[in-house]
Amino acid sequence: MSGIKGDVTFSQPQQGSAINIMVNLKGVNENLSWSIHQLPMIYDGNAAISCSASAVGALFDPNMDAQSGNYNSSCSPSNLSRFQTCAVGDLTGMLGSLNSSSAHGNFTHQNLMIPIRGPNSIMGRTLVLYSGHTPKACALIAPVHPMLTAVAVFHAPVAGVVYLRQVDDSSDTTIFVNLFYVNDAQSRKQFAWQINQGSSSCDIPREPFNPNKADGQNCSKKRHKDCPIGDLTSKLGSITVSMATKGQSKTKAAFTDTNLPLTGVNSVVGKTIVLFSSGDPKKPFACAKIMKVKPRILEATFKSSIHDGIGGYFKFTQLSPFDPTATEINLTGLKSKSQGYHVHNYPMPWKMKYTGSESCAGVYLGGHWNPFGIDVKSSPSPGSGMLPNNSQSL
Ligand SMILES: [Cu+2]
Repeated sequence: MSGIKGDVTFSQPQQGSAINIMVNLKGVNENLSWSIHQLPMIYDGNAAISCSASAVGALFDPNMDAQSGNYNSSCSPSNLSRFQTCAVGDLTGMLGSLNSSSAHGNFTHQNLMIPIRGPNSIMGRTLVLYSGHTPKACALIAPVHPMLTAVAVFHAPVAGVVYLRQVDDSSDTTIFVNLFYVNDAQSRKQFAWQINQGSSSCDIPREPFNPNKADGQNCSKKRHKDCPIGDLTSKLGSITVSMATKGQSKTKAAFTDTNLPLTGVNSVVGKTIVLFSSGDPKKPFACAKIMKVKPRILEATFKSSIHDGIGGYFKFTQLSPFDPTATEINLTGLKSKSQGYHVHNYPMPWKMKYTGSESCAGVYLGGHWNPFGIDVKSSPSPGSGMLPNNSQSL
């Protein structure tokens, strides 16, 4: 993104020990500040859109450190006690900004404590790199192992999604809530929420899903294992539903639940998330079933008999909205003649018996598909390279 490529790895050699941050980024040619923000990034246009504060939320600050009066002086690399005073996500304050040389290096300190598991985990949140105050690039912080993604889609009177993601049934589950009213009332309201026992209708109040028969005695926001699995309010707090702009709620939220399996005998997939007006636990307000997210696969095929000798396909695969799209290209017959390739606005008139070049004329296909109105000049310059048969290594 924005010509910056690579990875940043957060690791903890032993439980309870300091965090090690390994930065390995190409394309950093200025001073960049870096910080972790509350919400997961979803691929939605360029950095200015996908990494904006309205997309990824505020600085991740679960202990509300940034509220202190003299925050800017107490959280700066020159203050020896900064690791106690900085917000969890304030990497610039703790470690200084990134530049072309520190973009390939290790950051650690005996007092560098950034939770990578548990209720205050940075997992499922977003690392943003800023040039001044402008977001330059951002990336979702995710485990190195692939995750299963599930979703509950709400339609009315509350619409939107709750995404649940987990590596396996013993790891933390990240939850992303984007719920809003479908009418245009200026409302904002808190709801209790739970996952119901059983999967049937939303009308009847039910007990929260509780396969381990937890009695809830020691259940708290810090002790999810002592809570009924379905008791989301006790584990995570209530959720706020508000208005949305372009499908993005003003009160999006992200949580980490240490006891919410998506696989195995206690899986919540197939169960129902229910919202209750606070103080009215008998009356479900809205509900939606939790379902596995299936990969999206799109393909464009070329037949050499009708496409001027060019055969093969482009295949685009996206595992979930949190994953980048992988493009597999397999073409024959280009004869070193091809120049650019683009996605155009309209479908080709395939029913008419045109030749390849006739049906690909601009009069049918329109301009290049550019839904976010991105200035092409701001994209990294093109390079040429090899397209191996298996392009996964690209
Ligand atoms: Cu074109």
